[in-house]
Formats: sequence, C-alpha cells, structure tokens
Amino acid sequence: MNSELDLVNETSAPAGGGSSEERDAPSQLERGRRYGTEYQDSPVDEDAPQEDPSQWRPGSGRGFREGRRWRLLQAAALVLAALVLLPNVGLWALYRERQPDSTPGGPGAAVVPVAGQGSRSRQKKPFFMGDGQKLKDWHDKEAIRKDAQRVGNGEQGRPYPMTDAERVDQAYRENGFNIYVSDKISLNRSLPDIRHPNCNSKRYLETLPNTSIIIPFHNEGWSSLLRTVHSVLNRSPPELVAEIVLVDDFSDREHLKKPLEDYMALFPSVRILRTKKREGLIRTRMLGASAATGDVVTFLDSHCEANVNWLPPLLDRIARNRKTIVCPMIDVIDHDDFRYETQAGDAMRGAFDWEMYYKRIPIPPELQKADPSDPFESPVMAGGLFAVDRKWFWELGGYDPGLEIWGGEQYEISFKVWMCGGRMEDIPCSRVGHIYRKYVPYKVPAGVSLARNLKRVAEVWMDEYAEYIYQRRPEYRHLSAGDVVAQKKLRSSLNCKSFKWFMTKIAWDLPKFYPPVEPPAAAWGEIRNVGTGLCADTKHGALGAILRLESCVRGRGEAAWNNMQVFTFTWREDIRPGDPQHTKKFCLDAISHNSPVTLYDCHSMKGNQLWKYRKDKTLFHPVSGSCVDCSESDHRIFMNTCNPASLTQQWLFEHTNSTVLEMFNRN
Ligand SMILES: [Mn+2]
Repeated sequence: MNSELDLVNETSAPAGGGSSEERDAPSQLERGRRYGTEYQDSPVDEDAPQEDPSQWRPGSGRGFREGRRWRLLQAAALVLAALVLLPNVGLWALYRERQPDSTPGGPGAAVVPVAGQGSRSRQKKPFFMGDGQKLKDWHDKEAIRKDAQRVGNGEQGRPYPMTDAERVDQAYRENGFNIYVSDKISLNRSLPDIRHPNCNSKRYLETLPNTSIIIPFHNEGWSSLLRTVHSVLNRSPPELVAEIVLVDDFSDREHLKKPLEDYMALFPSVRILRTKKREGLIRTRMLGASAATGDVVTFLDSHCEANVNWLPPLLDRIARNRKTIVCPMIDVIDHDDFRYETQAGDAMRGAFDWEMYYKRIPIPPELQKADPSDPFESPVMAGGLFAVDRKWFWELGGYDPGLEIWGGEQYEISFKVWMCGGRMEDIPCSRVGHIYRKYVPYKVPAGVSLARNLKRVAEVWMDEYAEYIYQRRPEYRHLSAGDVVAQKKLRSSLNCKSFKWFMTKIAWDLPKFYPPVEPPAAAWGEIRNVGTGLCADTKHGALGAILRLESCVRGRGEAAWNNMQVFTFTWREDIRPGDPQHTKKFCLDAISHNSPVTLYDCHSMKGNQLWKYRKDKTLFHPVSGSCVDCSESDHRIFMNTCNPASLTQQWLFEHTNSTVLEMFNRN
C-alpha cells in the first residue's frame, strides 16, 4: 500500500514499516519490487463528496470558458431547432438523439452537482444496454498500422539504450524514475500489443458510455505526464472521451504551471484543475471526480501509457452492469530504460494479508474462464487505475472522505463495491503501463496516516475480521480511527453485506494464501549444528544477510542482542528469522547445490525457499537436491551434496511440532 497509483507488491509494507521507496503513486501493483501510493490532507465534508467549488479553480480558464461558450452555442442551436422542429415530435426526438455528447452529465447521468459549474441535469434516455445490443470492433486499425511502423528510442516499448551520462543519480532525483530517458522517448511512442491474441477478435457494444479520465499529479515530470495524456488521446476512440481532467495537487515545478496550460490549450478535451493546498492523492482524485462530466470516471496515474484499444473493454463491462468497477491490467514501464512489459504472473487476483499489505494471488481453477482473455473477478483492486460509473461512484460515497494522505483507499472502495451490491473485475484485454518508481521523490508524512486509514477501513468494513489485523498489529488496536459514524451510516443505508460474506463468497481463496489465523509452525527457536555445537546466525537478520555459524547465544542475555539466532520453520515450509509470533518477511534462500544460504524477501511460492527438515536431522533443499552443510574453521554455512552421516549436516531445532513435521515430510 503505498502511494499514488501504486501498485504494491508482495514485499511492501503497509504502514510506517515501508521505506520511502515503497511509496509511489496510484495504488498497488506487485512485481518483485515495491510500489506505493501517496497522499492527502483534511477530510472532505462527509455529505458533500461533490466538494466545495471554492476549493477548486480551473487551471486554465480556457477549458471552462470555451466549454461554456460551446454550451451557449449549443443552447442557442437547441432553441433554434426547437422553434423549427417542435411540432414534429419525431424529428425533434431524432435531433436530440443525434446530439453529440458534449453536454455534461452524459447519457443516463442523473442530477449531479459538479464543482465549479453548479448542478445540471440531463434528460436523455437512460443508458442501458441489453445483451441484444449491436457489437462492434473498436480497434483503430489505421493507428495500429502506423504504430507498428514507428522506429526510434523506446519505440515498440523496447528498452532505451542508456549511456553512462544518463545512468546518473541526478536523472532519478526529481521523479523517482529516469527523466533523462523519458525525455528522449517520443510522447507518441508505440507499445507492444501484449494482450492475449483473443483480444484482437473481441467485439464490444456499439454504444458505449463516455468517460472522464481523471489524472491527478504532484510535481510530475513533463515528458512522463505528457506521454500519459498523448497515449490516452492516441489510443482512445475520441467519442468515448468526454474529457481528460488533469488535477494538480499543488505542484511547485514551473513546467506544470503556464507551460502546461499553454501546451494543453492545443487539446480541447483536456482541462486542468488545481488544488489550493496539498491535498493528497485520495482527495485529489475525489476532486477530479467531482468535476467530471462523463458517464464514467476513469482514474489513471500521471506516469502511465495506455495500450491498444484499452478503453472499450472497460466501458463495455460498465455498460452491461453499471455497478461493476473495472481495472485494466497494469503493465510495468521500467524506471531505468522505459521498456514495457507485463507484471510477473500477469493476470492475478488482488488480495491482502492480515497486516493489510496488498498481495496478488493466482486465479483459482474454479474462476478461470474458457477464454483467458475474458474479464475475471478480483476481490481487491491494486489502486490507482480503474473505471467506475460516475453516479455509482458517488452512490457509494466516493472514497471515505476521512481517509488521509494516501493508502488503504483501494481496500475501502473494493470492500464497499463488493459488499454493497456491486462487483469488481480485471479486464485482460485492457492494458495500461505504469512506471513503478525507484523511490518517491517527495516527502510523504510518516506512517501515522496510513495506519489510521487502515484502521478506518477495518472498523467500518471488516467486522470481526478486524481482530486478525489487531493481533498482528497491536498498535492499531487503540489507535483512533476518527469519526466513522457517517461511514457506518452509509454502510447501513446501502444495505451492505457482511465482511464474512465477502470473505466467503468473493475472497474465498484468499485464506489459503493468507490465513487469518496462522497455522502452527513445524519448528522454531535456535538451529544448532550437531557437528560443531555452533548455531545458525544472521546477525541482525537483515535482508541479504548471509547465514553463518556463531556461538549459540540462547540464555546468554546481553550477548544475544548482537545476534539473530531464532528462526521459525513456518507452515509455508520456509524458514524465517524470528519466533512464530514475530517472523520477519525474509526467508532462508539458496540458489544452487553449493551456494551460501542467504536471507531474501519471502515469496511464499516455495521454490528455492522450500525446506524439508528430515528425520535424519538434515535440512534438505528439494529444488537443488542438496543439504545445508557448514564448516567450523571459517564458520561458513553452505549447500552441499547430502550426506546424512556427516555431523556437520545435522541440525537441531530448539522446538519441534512433530505432527506438523510429519505432515510436511509426507508431501
Ligand atoms: Mn505511480
């Protein structure tokens, strides 16, 4: 859980624990790296997610002024048409049908007050699509053909050949990714079409709702922000884009002021809003949504690239069921060389562990579709990239306005939509790349607000399951969540189901990977070598530490402080520093039959972190077919050909649970 769009990953930490590099933009993605989201400040008025318009000012008056002029013209045209055509009801109806959808509100939108523009209503036939609706191929064949011909730096999503001058720290300092490289790549660069081949023949509804595309940003790089906008304009059917709303969260970089306004003046569908003070990501998104006029609101991060035909597959699902929130597949744009590739594992379900770290889990066979390119249900969104029917978003209360700065909001909206009568899907035929930053280049307030956000989500939505979090994070138990009365009222007025229902019907496969109650460990305590009488030690148990032999410190009081000799052989069949109640996220890891044993991020996928503690007291590593050995003279611990007769390959755990061990060894 981290910052902006951020997408997080297996190893990232929720609150406080995370280093700053874990916090990046929108929500969470995961990929063997860490990512985060960021932001926000004071809560929005609970009853008015539409915002106080005085909070906002249009960034460039142009957007609003021209919009107003256009609407005036349109109104005049309507009056004229009415005079001419009113008697002819049929013609009149036809005329209205053919009106371009440039009026705010859009089809089916109810009366929704919009920031800065007062309330409007629109009487058009409700946007409703049956399955009988005509389908169409939305691919822009001409654009695809032209893209395929492009050559140059970063084209086709290829890595940019970095020079030493471009590899310097300075290139990353302001953005957390290499802006020198970004600047060298065309704003209109082509991307590889890495969708499932079936996506090419997919047809979507001929009549789709249009969307406002909300892009919050804070001190974003020039080329990365512009490439986001260009990719959306280049790869979206224009009639589906009601507007692109850039929401500036109080940036101070010069290029984001007048230069950005001048540049965007070239694009009539783009408007810029600016906050008057730093609001944070969650609130900035809400502000963008409150000003939006499209039928649907689509949130993107400010350093993304939309891939081929990304929009129709999203809008199609919302057209068929307006209570569906949809997420594109989030691809990875490398923060060094900008190559474009899929996340590890590609299509997976969004989940969480009971410390509320965002996780991804495989799609269980029961939910796999005959066509793997079909939409699939996901319990939790990664965070920053999704589309939602605008009215439905506000019926759900938008985000909890009490969420601050950044983090936790993806759980809130996810739990809410599932429990309150909607659903959520990931759409494999819609792909958007996101730059996962190396680190977040600006200051993010410490973990306090994230903890508070998570506590709010737990208190409002998780019912008795909140207890599982408090057991792991006792510091959350007495933390104030602030006033959650309005959120609980919302939950009851929307007649939302219980969290137990969510865990049973939607995230039923999650406990297999992240059980609320940790199953018993197989062994724990010190690991003493029989041959040498010495103990396995990781010193401070830090990531990357090499396992070595040291004098056993158990019961030696102060001497133990400099060592880390307590390990747990967990139910996942990996070995982690720490006692069973407080294991670290690092696992004993070996890469070959003669490598040292090191601590590496736990991936929970067994593989090279899977160990067997056998009856002959050897620690067997199935992947390499070798055993843990050691040498008394230089205190090294290393993998070696198994020889159960060798005393240096025999190890004694301080405590064992024979039932669990037998179960493991039966596998
Ligand atoms: Mn981001």
